[in-house]
Amino acid sequence: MMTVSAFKWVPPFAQGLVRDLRVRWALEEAGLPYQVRLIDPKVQASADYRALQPFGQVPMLEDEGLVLFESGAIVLHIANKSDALLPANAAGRARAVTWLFAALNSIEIAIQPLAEVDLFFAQEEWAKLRRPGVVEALKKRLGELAASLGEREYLEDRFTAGDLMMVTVLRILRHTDLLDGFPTLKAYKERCEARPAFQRALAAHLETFQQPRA
Ligand SMILES: N[C@@H](CCC(=O)N[C@@H](CS)C(=O)NCC(=O)O)C(=O)O
Repeated sequence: MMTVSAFKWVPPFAQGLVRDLRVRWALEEAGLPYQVRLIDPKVQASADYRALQPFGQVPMLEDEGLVLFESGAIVLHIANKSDALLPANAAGRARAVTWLFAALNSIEIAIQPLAEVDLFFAQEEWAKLRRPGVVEALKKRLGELAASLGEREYLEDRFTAGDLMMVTVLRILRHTDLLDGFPTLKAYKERCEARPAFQRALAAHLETFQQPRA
């Protein structure tokens, strides 16, 4: 059975966003059982964990001796095991993988600076100065994504690992009303979040934080 690492606890602003959610969702879509290794800052800093995840982060995946890190690589690994996440034909698979990379390298890269100025460094003067530029660049990116999505239900002709990754990335904007300016993107995100596999993954992810802290 595969094992995914996750945090024992994170502050409320991060609950529902930590990147183990991507992996849990992929596993749920694929119908693959998994177990969770909960870690804390001490484990994060340990040599043993860093041998598995060089940056001390989550998620890390263990699959019968194979150890992977980076949520994109992990989701792709899981997707390759199931036609629930990737089409059978080579062109369709390549397009889905393209969207998975786009989610991480073209959209998350534009969203992460907003998370930093709003969630991590909100009180810093430089963050207040930087925010308008970050929002402007992000709106441009979201507009381009919305144009590409058009009126379709998914980024391609069916749900794929590319949608899974894109939606987890768009969720990082939940503390803002930015998606209100892009109704088709908002509806797309909500459509994917309504999937039973996502709901199961989210419930399991959040359940951890309800446990008493040791
Ligand atoms: N590029 C990595 C980023 C992983 C990442 O940023 N993980 C966060 C949680 S969402 C983390 O572990 N943060 C704690 C830290 O960096 O020390 C991935 O996609 O897996």
